[in-house]
Amino acid sequence: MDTIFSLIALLSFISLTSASNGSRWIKNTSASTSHIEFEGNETEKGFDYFVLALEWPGTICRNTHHCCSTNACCHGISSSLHFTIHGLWPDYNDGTWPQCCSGARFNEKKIFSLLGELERDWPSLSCSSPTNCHGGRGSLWAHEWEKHGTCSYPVIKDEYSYFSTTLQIYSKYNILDILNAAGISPANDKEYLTCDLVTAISKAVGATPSVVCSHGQLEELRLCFYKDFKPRDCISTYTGQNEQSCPQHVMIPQYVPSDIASI
Ligand code: U2P
Repeated sequence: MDTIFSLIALLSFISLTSASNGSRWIKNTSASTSHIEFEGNETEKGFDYFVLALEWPGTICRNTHHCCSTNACCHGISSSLHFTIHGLWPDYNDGTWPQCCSGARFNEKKIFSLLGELERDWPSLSCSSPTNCHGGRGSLWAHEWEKHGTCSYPVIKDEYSYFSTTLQIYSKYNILDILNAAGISPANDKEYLTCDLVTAISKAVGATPSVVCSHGQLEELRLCFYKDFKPRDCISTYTGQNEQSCPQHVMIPQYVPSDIASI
């Protein structure tokens, strides 16, 4: 009898502790298997904040050496020139980030209604097909959703929300207008102080961005957000693989689609 009571007490303890940290055990029953598995794993670790990474086509498209139908540099960025979206990334405060957090696969049908906006604001600026989380290759959208979007849970719950939320935040900040207002405009014969650029954006957004350069040219601008999407300072110490922090003076090259189209 004592043993039965001890067993009941142990089971109650396990169920209480697992409920209190938000994780739960689920029963997975399919035609061929029936087993208990842990729902959570990577996503249980959560994340600390979001990075909205924006690309500057003027710099990236200058390095286009061959063309293809999927590279927006080759057929011109639609509408007027603007920073385009690279991705929305959940990051940790220590400069690392989670990736490929669930088995969810990208399905373009789920974002059908957003395709127009995505093609305009989140185009691929390269011909290469980035890797997905399942050992294959696919579009930039597939890569960003599977690698980063799946780790945004529970703030962002599904593929549609990942893309619609990103577009929504992006639409709130017109970086080119902010820079223009501070007297900083793309030009092939001018350099700007990196600190002037960072200050202009910090003042307008309310938090410090981080910047990434390639050979002295601005390549990416990153805005950071708390999980409720209020702006927060980015962590500037991180310089990832193949990533260069910006020198004191930086160029923001003009985007010239007609040159690219003739490649
Ligand atoms: O910097 C190189 C690549 O690392 C990923 N990255 C970088 C900084 C960061 O805060 N979070 C993050 O995920 C990006 O990977 P991608 O999405 O391109 O695969 C970034 O391009």
